[in-house]
Amino acid sequence: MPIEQTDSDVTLSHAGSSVKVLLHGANILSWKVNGREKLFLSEAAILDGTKAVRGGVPLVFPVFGKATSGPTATLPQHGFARLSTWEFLGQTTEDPLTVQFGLGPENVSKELQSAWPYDFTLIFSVSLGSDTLETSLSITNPGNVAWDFQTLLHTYFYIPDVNKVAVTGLTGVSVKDKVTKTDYSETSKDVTIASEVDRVYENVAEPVSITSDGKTLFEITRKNLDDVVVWNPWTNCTKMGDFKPATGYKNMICVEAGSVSKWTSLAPGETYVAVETVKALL
Ligand code: TA6
Repeated sequence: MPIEQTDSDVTLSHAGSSVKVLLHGANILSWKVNGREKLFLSEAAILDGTKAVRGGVPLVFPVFGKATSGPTATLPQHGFARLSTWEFLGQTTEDPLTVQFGLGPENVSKELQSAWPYDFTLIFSVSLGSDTLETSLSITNPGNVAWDFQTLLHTYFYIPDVNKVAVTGLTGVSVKDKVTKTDYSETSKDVTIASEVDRVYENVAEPVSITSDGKTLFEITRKNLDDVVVWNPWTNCTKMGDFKPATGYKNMICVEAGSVSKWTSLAPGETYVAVETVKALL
């Protein structure tokens, strides 16, 4: 069955690959290519809708991180998209196999609606190829006042060994480093992980890749997602109640395509479409 739906999730299957999407947060939980899992999902991830999912591809909208001022200041970290139950809108194409999910104010809790009282329509599309996963987030302002947003796909990639992983394509890019609290230009060809890393790479022109031991695991291309966040909590993962196993940081890296280094303003009637395509090579 190319599309299987339950009360809580939707699974696509095509040419030996599959992708499973939880309606809560429209959070992709699993992406398998030839039966091999490509995403990291914490063993303690809470999937009952009471919390954001620790793993897979959480969706960040309308704010990245925690704003201290402005219209999103009273929203929880990373906004409400990943905290709300989306509607399954059905299949749009057969090849690639594509489905869509929708979110509007009516799908968001009253508390979160009142925290950000704007009219919006989000359409999340998931396209499964034999070795590719393309996701797009269409953001529309159907209301009569402009609003600003940030958005990001908070993807947790599964990796065999954090000590062998590298992210390429970031050389020369401006970095806001949230661990060292410094700004600098990336000088490394290969960004590696040897401790906690939490960096916003701004205006990344090139496609980025994730390698292990020099071999490319993933190639990532983006449209309207100019920034790339690289995050690995290292042993700080043990401070998160929903991050298991304690050694899980050794098998994950978040490489997050986003538009987060600035605010994008959406006028009434405007639509912004962000697209990420990931190709799995190994
Ligand atoms: O994308 C990196 C980041 O902003 C980190 O600072 C860390 O907070 C991570 O997201 C996870 O955030 P969460 O709210 O899901 O625990």
